[in-house]
Amino acid sequence: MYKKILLLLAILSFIPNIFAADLNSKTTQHTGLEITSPWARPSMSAQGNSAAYLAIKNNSDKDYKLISAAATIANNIELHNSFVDQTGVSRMIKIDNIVIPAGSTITLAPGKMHIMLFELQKALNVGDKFNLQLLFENADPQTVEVIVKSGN
Ligand SMILES: [Cu+2]
Repeated sequence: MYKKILLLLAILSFIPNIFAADLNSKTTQHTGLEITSPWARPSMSAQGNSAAYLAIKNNSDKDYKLISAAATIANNIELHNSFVDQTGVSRMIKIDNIVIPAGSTITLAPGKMHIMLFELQKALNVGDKFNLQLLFENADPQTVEVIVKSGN
C-alpha cells in the first residue's frame, strides 16, 4: 500500500515538469513578459515571405515596447499592422513598435499586427521550427521557438 502511494507521489511530482515542457511559453521573471503560442505561416518558396504571430502578456506594472525582431531564416524582418483600405483591399503597413501596456496582453494574429518575415533563406514548411528573437526597448531580448503551421 505505502509502496503504491510512494509510486503515485513519484509520478505526480513529474507531471508539472511534463506540462511545463509542453506549454511552449516563456516568461522572463524580472520583466514579467510572457510570450505564448508563437507560430508562422508556411511560405510558398524560399526567397518568399511569411509572417509570425504570437501573444505577449505583460504581467508587470510597467509598459514595454517591442521594437524589432530577428531570425537567421529571414534576411529582413519588420513589424507590421494590417488594415482594409477604402476599396476593401487588405493591406499591411510597417510600424515602428508595438507597445504592450502594463497588465495587458497584445495578440499578433492574421489580419492584425504581425511580424513580417521577408526574403526567407529557405522555404518554411508545416512542422518546421525556427528561433525568433524579440527585441524590446526596455527589456532584455527574448528568443522563442516558432512552429510553422497553416491556420488563421
Ligand atoms: Cu506584413
